[in-house]
Amino acid sequence: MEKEVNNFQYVAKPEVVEIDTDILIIGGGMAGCGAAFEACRWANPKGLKVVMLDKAAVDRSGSVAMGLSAINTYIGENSIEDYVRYVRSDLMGIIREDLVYDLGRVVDDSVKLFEEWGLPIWKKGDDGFSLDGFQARDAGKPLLKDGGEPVRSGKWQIMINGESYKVIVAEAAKAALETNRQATGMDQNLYERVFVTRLLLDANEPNRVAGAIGFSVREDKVYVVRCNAALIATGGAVNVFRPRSVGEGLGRTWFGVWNAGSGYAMGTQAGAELTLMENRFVPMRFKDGYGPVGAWFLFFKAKATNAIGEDYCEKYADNCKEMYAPYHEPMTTALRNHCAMMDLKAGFGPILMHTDQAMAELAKTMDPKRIKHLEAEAWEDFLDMSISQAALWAANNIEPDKKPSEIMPSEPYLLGSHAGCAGFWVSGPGDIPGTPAEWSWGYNRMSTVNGLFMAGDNVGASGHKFSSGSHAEGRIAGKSMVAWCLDHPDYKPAVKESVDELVAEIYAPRELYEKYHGYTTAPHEVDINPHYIGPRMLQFRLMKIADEYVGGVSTWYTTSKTMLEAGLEKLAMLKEDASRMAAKNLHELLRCWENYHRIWAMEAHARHILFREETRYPGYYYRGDFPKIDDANWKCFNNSKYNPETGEWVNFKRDYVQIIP
Ligand code: SFD
Ligand code: AMP
Repeated sequence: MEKEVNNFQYVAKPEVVEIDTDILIIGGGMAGCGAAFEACRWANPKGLKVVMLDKAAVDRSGSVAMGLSAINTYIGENSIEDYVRYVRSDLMGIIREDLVYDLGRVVDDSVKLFEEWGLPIWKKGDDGFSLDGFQARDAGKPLLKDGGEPVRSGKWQIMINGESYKVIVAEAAKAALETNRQATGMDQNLYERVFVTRLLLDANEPNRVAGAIGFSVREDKVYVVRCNAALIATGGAVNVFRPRSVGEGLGRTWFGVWNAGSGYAMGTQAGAELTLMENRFVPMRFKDGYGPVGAWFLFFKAKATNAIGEDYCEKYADNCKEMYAPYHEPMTTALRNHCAMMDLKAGFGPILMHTDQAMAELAKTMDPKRIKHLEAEAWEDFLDMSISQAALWAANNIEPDKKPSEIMPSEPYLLGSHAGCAGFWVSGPGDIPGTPAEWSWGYNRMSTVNGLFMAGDNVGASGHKFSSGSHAEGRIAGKSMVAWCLDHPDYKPAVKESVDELVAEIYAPRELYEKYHGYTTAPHEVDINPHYIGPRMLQFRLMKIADEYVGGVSTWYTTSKTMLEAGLEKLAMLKEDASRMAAKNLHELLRCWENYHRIWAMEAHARHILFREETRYPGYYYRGDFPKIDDANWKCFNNSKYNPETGEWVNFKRDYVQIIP
């Protein structure tokens, strides 16, 4: 088919709004909110402008939208060195230790701020039992910053009353942005419901970001933002792989469905170097509702077994040692998955979380009032952060103190802040002894594109940041962007791309729909048409390719060179067809652009898995043709770069260097 050009013959041109700023924050999730808070503090006295764009409403956007029941990274009484060791071991030996150490030394400050801003944090009661955040407040327990002792669920995790976590963090970010707006005299500096589609590069300086472009998902407006420094804080990627849920349930995945890999796509297209994009996260979750397991394992001390009561991790300990030593001890998140998968494949499922036994054990030391409180805590673990799981318990007559629940490995997600580490290769702080000089090129968390910074899920090789660490990393990047702007005061962004062409590109799916929708009488005419494909159908096709060829649930996470090559061939055809996506309205235009971004994220992921000829992350994915870990050849970073000038994509190795003994 001939390529269609959007001349705006069938759809009206949107209004183009132009914005000039020094600092642009793309995405107002945990990292974006951290960046706004910190950048404004340093930018205001210097008169530097800070602008934030988010595709949603910052109060409830991103992964933390529904709330969380724990903060998974709080160093507290632990050492930062130990935190680095933990992250290294859980991520199978390869991380950027400079980035992780750097994060470890600042993350607690963000947690203390959350509490000051109103987040209730659980505290130890005088009798040794836990008080939830409100009880602790009523009992006059001191704040963390004043020496308060949090309730640890695990060595690194603390419990919170977290249903309003994101609202609280957003409020502080919005207040900071407002101080900046007033200090710099801007009319507006927070733009919600604006989906950013591309970064803009500089016309004069090679390898230099000059801004970004995006569209309103509510009105016919395109936003062109010119800036000195930009931050990608758009979270990870969900629904690249076919989810286990079907039908109506498709909208329920573990990861927030609104993060579509935009950062991975936009940064890659701009030429930023990626690292460990082969990594993914497969969370073990309460089946179908995706309820979290961490609090059950760590706080309630529940045990998970196969259907006949065997501890699957013990059962496959020898297998882990044989295949994946020296990473079999301590047991990692990926290997716990691996053991469960072995048992599920062998027919020993369902895997059960014994909530009943755990609660009975805990109740032994409790009076009836405390037992009631324990039951409330058990429900609240879900009500705080994955409400549908609580609904599922109710719907299935499951009382957690009486009956165990099924847990199940979910479909894969691409992310860099949870127990995964896909993302961009960024500059570190440069002041940690033992760090190779080439890991720091002046501005902390800047990518290999000048002026383009990364945080949260978009920074690679440094997982286990979680919500608090992503906020802290946003703050690191925010401060760094101010330094960049102060060091480049005379920079005048000159956009390389033609804005008219980009506006036409953004609206092409709308034009295609208006031009051709009369060619079908189907009631949902965007789905079936000889001239176009609707975003929903295209997404199914993408998810099917990812699932079947790149190691999704249908092949038990297994792929190989030949499968990946076949998948990449199909992906190339999907990319051609994607230029014929059509959108009935602005909401579908958003869906189209999410798909464009998912395709890029998926391509990077597949190319990285293809390059790494070993199974580094068993339980996340398997290379059927290289089933073992191969430290001799692959204890290294797997990095890649897309060349925006030539369209070429290359993968290459970078040395891993251990900094912390
Ligand atoms: O345990 C665009 N996480 C948990 N962290 C914890 O500390 N405790 C928990 O209890 C956690 N649990 C959990 C977690 C994540 C998820 C998905 C679930 C449960 C279900 C991890 C943290 O949430 C995570 O580390 C951080 O949120 C990551 O921060 P960041 O900033 O990298 O991503 P984000 O918060 O999702 O925000 C992304 C923002 O970008 C916007 N956006 N805006 C404009 N244009 C585009 N094209 C955009 N694309 C995206 C989004 O709207 C959003 O605002 S536990 O149960 O696993
Ligand atoms: P989750 O609810 O699975 O996201 O886990 C929350 C936190 O607990 C994360 O820091 C996990 O790495 C950790 N975690 C979850 N399950 C276990 C386990 N069985 N052993 C140790 N840590 C765990």
